[in-house]
Amino acid sequence: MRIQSAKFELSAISLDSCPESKLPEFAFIGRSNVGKSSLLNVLSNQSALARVSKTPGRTREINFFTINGAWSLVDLPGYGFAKASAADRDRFNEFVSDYLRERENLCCAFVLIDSRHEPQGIDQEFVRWLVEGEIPFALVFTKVDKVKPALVKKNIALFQDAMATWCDGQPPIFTTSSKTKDGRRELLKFIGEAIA
Ligand SMILES: Nc1nc2c(ncn2[C@@H]2O[C@H](COP(=O)(O)OP(=O)(O)OP(=O)(O)O)[C@@H](O)[C@H]2O)c(=O)[nH]1
Ligand SMILES: [Mg+2]
Repeated sequence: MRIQSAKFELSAISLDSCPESKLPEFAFIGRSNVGKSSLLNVLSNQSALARVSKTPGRTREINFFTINGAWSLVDLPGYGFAKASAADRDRFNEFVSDYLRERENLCCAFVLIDSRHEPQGIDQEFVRWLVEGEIPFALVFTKVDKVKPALVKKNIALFQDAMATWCDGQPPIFTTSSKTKDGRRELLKFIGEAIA
């Protein structure tokens, strides 16, 4: 798929303030700093559409971007941001879970996982919550430029093994690098097929 246009739509802080548009949506979620905003920029071919930061927990609201006037990319706040206060965490967890459970035009939640690490409890818990809620999702292992391919493979296999103990079947899996743009073509192909 070619990207002809990418436009920032709005920032929402509650389900009510999400766009009224019913374009098919693809959301990025994952731990703080995993590379959600960077990947969004790579997919949309824009260097600074979504804000990338060295400070974790930067993205506090849900940001909507319209691509080719036909579908949307959604940048969700990172989960597991240790420095946020408990009250803050609850508020945004509630909004993110409302969004994931209730947004009717959500086609797929891409769960970003850092490919450098063995499966983390928080990622598994979140994926389990998606499975239980029957929310469509795919796994995206990020930052593959930072580690040897064999380690990426091993960490993916460990995650799949862990999932197999509580879930039938496996979700689609992608590997990406926002530095080399690895995986961009595959993700766009997946999105293209989903909206066709
Ligand atoms: N080498 C490398 N660095 C990356 C990659 N993706 C992201 N980064 C870096 O990781 C840091 C965090 O990236 P972001 O895209 O802001 O991460 P995020 O998930 O949006 O973070 P929050 O909004 O805070 O939850 C930045 O310093 C990026 O430059 C990647 O594929 N490869
Ligand atoms: Mg971000």
